[in-house]
Amino acid sequence: GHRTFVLWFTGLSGSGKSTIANQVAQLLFQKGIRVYTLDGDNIRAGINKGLSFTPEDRKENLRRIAEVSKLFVDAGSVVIAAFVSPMISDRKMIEDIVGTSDFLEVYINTSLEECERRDVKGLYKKARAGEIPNFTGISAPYEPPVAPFITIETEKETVMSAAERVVAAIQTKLEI
Ligand code: GGZ
Repeated sequence: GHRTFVLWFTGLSGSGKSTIANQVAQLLFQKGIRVYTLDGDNIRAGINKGLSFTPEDRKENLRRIAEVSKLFVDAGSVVIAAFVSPMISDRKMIEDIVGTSDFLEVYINTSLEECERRDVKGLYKKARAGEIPNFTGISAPYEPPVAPFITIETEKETVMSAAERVVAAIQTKLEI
């Protein structure tokens, strides 16, 4: 067996959270680590269907994700969670739920300018046009982590290099 914990990815929409999270998951799987990835695709479409992006609904979204993460950790999986999670207070709530020693914050530091330039899903364009309320970075705040476990600068580093750096950083914590 190995130790389990939550790798919590935070960053703007389009910052590359899911891409790097998936690459980390693949690298850990190759090492024989039990790993499960939670992201908007499997959470907001399922158990959190119907929650919006108001501050209150984001908090409830993240509270439930933290509780689910804790269950997976208790069941023996490393959890990789990739959510915008823009508020320091909400990330503190998550840390309190999963436990400080099991919460590792991964800051995907991609500038708003770059996320908007990429605009993979066209959401920034819509947000600028006023078609998406409470859009993080445009009409809602993003509070960067003050002391993250690790920071990824996607404008200076490849996906594979970033993922390998995350895996190296947790190597000793896995106790394999
Ligand atoms: C931010 C939004 C919004 C608003 C829809 N603000 O790039 P994406 O599309 O795939 O990732 C974003 C995702 C954010 O959901 P989270 O559950 O991670 O957010 S939070 O942690 O704040 O609860 C984006 C899309 O949903 N999206 N509307 N208004 N992102």
